[in-house]
Amino acid sequence: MKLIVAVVQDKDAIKLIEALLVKGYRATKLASTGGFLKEGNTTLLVGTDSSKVPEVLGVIRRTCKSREQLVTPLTPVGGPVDSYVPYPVEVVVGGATVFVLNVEHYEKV
Ligand code: 2BA
Repeated sequence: MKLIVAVVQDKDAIKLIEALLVKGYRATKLASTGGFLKEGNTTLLVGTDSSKVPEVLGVIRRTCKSREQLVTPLTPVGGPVDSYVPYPVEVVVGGATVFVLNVEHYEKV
């Protein structure tokens, strides 16, 4: 058995959960915050049989879109604050960031 941990954008989360449920997968939705942007995102936990992992990854690929987002970098630590002009820069936020973990033991009590 595997545990798929997928960090996705909030905009894609509901659609992704619905697409997984329709195919018979179970999912847990956690509210999370990206360390870099400090903005809300969604982490989904999907426990499933190892043979089903490719199908789950396919659903994630089809559902989650990459988007460009503007970020204003923080003032450099120790740097000259008066001459620092914080220009917004664009970053591309996935898709999804996916980790597939081995599950040592699973049981429902
Ligand atoms: P954030 O940490 O808020 O990152 C949002 C986006 O900012 C990233 O998109 C990436 O394009 C950019 N970014 C992040 N760190 C950067 C850095 N040090 N320098 C320049 N740009 C940077 P994604 O890579 O698609 O990541 C989306 C979210 O997935 C992340 O939100 C984070 O919550 C999660 N994530 C990504 N990689 C991870 C990892 N290795 N471990 C745990 N969580 C991860």
